[in-house]
Amino acid sequence: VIVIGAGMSGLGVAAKLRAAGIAFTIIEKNAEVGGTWYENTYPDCGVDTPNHYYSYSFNRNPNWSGYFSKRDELFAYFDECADTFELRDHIRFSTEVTRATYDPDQANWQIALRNPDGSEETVTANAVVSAVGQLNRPSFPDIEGLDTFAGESWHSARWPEGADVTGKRVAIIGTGCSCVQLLPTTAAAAERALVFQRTPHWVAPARDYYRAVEDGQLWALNHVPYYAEFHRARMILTFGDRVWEAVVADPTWEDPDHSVNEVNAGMREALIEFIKEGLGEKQHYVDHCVPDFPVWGKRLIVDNGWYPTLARDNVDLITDSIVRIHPNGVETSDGTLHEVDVLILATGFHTNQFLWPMEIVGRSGQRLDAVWGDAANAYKGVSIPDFPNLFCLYGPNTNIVHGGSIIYQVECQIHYVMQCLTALVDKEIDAIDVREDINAAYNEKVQQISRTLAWGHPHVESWYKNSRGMVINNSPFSLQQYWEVTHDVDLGDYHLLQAGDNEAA
Ligand code: N01
Repeated sequence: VIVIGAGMSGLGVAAKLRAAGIAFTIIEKNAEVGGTWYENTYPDCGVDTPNHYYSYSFNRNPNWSGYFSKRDELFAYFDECADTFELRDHIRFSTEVTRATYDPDQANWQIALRNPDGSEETVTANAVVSAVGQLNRPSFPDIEGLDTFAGESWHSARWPEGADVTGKRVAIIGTGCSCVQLLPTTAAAAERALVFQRTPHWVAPARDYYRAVEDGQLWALNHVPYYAEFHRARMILTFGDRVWEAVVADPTWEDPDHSVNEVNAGMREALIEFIKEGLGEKQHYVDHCVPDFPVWGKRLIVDNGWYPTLARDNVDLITDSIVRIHPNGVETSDGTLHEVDVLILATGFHTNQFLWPMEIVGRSGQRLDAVWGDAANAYKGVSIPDFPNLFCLYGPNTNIVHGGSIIYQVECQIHYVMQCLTALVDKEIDAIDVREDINAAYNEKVQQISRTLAWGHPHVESWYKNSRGMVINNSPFSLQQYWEVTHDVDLGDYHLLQAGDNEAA
């Protein structure tokens, strides 16, 4: 098996492949493991899921220093996992997969690699597991003059080592999770911080966000039998499906423009109060900070002092749209040129182009990007018709919005993929190719459910949707439902193929 990516998903499946005695190699474009936790180093970067849940179920860490740990500790955890599961020797670092082609005659994949020295090579595998994530390729905004900016400029996911904004005038474009996390530290150091917001997000308080795990808790997690399991289960229940009812639209709800049901509306009111409290003297920002989409239309951002930071004297929230970038600043639609020394692009990632920029060619010779267009879809988020033995982790419609840990989702997929791979060996099948009709019916249901959830609401414009408003990144299932969806493989859903056999067996 070739696994593409040594981030959270890739390391997780590799640990299971190793345990199963299945030969594998991980191809990793970076020089280190960790994926997103290796690449993102911006100030205060951290997890928005309780840490005792944001860790593999099969390698729990009782020693997290905080309830929501920061980037260095998360990176160290995944780095250590590579050693714990003896994966490092299986990883080819600084190597990129450029193309993968299914060969029906051999029932295997030919995978083209770009090596660290730039040379190209082709390797062969029976199966490919894509573990490239959804938030991996930074998206740079298409703003006129961006490349003319004369000061320092970088994307939040490419934070330069040693970057220092002390005493500088800083512009930050984008107000998603990354901006919310990096702003307080940045604003505290900068002379002035200008936050350019296109759309406000919902931001929710979390009592434990900066709380260190107490000594007693640490002791209990390490020594009291079953306490770690109990604590993890508690996190799963409180940070997961407990809020599911708040995201499902009530067709009889009286205010469908702003909320999807009564619980959802109550949350909206509570968060508006939170905004007002946090903005202090700057109450004139309130209207700019209240989203027009329902709560959970986008994943709630965990608060780290966002509104009090906007209320600082040296911070301005700018909501006029950006017209162009000049060498010395940002011009907005009201004609103002905001002069700055540093430009930070917290503008997110290419999220709708799954597996991009790799060129993936399937059984009939078609390219995956052509098959998908802007509507990526996969059976259970994992299998794609015409692409036998290609398995996606964190693929289309598997992201979670309402709560929960993406590691949980990926472990569901790993469980499913391992069953597929085991079936290939046990039943002496060379390849499995999910049936087109099965995939189409599944995805019709995915779309139908998505339209009834908060993130399918027409007011939501997000990285979860494609240009036609279809939700293609998020799971339409509660955590419990997705566990059930991925629990058992039914080989009847697949064409069973042998080498040289280009027809369904
Ligand atoms: O990116 P985003 P992110 N002109 O896409 C704006 C995860 N994450 O890096 O909302 C002006 O959310 C864009 O505006 P709009 C998490 O899943 C997790 O912050 O499209 N603005 C938006 O405000 C998250 O969802 C953590 O109107 C432009 C921002 O840029 C995902 O990563 C921490 C623009 C992009 O926000 C992505 O978060 C960080 C333009 N041309 C990230 N183009 C945790 O805590 C874009 N924008 C685990």
